[in-house]
Amino acid sequence: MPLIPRGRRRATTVAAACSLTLALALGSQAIAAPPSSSPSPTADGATADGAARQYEVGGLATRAERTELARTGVAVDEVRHGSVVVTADAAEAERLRDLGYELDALPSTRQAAAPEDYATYEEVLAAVDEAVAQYPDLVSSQVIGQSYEGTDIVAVKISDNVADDEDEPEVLFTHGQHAREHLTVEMALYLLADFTSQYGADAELTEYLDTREVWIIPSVNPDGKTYDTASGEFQMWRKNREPNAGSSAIGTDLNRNWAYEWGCCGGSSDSPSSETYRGPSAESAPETQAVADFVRGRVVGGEQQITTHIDWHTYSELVLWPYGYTYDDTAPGLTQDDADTFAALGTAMAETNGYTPQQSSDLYLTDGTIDDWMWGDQGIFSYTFEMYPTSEAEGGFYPPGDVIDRETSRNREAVLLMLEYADCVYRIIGAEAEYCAA
Ligand code: 0X9
Ligand code: CA
Ligand code: CA
Ligand code: ZN
Repeated sequence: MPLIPRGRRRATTVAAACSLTLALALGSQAIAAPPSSSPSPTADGATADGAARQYEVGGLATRAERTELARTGVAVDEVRHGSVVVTADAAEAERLRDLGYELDALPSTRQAAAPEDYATYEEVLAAVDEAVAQYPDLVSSQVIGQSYEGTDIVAVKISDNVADDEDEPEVLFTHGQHAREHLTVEMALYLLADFTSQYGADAELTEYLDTREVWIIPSVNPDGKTYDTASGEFQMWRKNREPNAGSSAIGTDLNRNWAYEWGCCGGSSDSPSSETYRGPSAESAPETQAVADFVRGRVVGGEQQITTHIDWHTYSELVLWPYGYTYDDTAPGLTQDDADTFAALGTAMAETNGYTPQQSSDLYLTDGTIDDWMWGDQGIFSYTFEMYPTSEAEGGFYPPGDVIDRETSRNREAVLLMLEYADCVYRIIGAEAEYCAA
């Protein structure tokens, strides 16, 4: 029995389908009432209430040009040939235009999703509780800390003899650092449902769960997730919900708040109003701190037990690996063998799901991201997956609910591959004798 009843999910409604047809017929700016989601665009492409929306920014072809744009503090959502897509509110869009960038407002009416297409955080916690109750020998959960607003952040463990801390390689999945990336939380629910229902039925998976310990943190940013949907209309929210001293702007970008080369390189912003605000100090956000403390807590007998990690994001269909803070292929703590191993497993995983594999800085520089910290500070082979879709036109951050099953199960083989190599990732470049001898 699936843990999340299918019936909860709204199929794409007739109203949404009609509005979409209307959008195509009339042109994107002409829609009076979008089916759900997103502020209504006005004639000049701004939003009525000044809320954030997406723009295409032209004339950008290289990672250096994209980094220069990102350095202004805007979040890059999508890299196209010769342009990028960013999220900006009206003031930020004006600022970018003043800097000489050419912005085209993108139609938000193509988003065919509604908040009820995705599980709420309450429903996520209920699914976890249900799994623990139904599979007590296989699944356990623990509270690892609280969000700014005091909501529990939970880690789920899945393994045989789950109550024992066995000497097995540990694999971590983190989801939903960015509030609006709801599909990533569905990915956590998918893994929970698949690992529980297929244990004992699927021989390969059973072998992995008997020999590894899996950790899933289904939502690193529950406040942001809830805020993004609570009004009944998507808010395009990215950050956490922590107020900032001396500013009316809310939130820290959790994926710029990690304590490795934090704020080093122009890959994050020191401005609280920015979508990529790094916070006043590394690990300032309670959510970052809770997850970092949890990971540090997995050092047993001086050895980090977690060997491999995926941080789930949307969108663009990418498999990314460290470092993000530098364009260099090798850097302190990242040897050529490490880089080759990252590339080999990243490429192998991408072959299973059709995503594009690359070092994350090939896109643009970022600093204070989770994957740089996981590798640079903890020695964990850490990847960022940017899930479906590839473009804003396919729904961007808000694809319709009827793609959830397909786009989560699409990553099953990649996840199994990571579990396969979790005992010795260097085996994928044939270097197990050198790095993993008992
Ligand atoms: O900006 C981000 O944090 C990620 N993109 S998103 O649209 N999901 O916000 C990309 C991060 C890429 N860099 C690293 N993973 N280091
Ligand atoms: Ca076990
Ligand atoms: Ca263990
Ligand atoms: Zn993200």
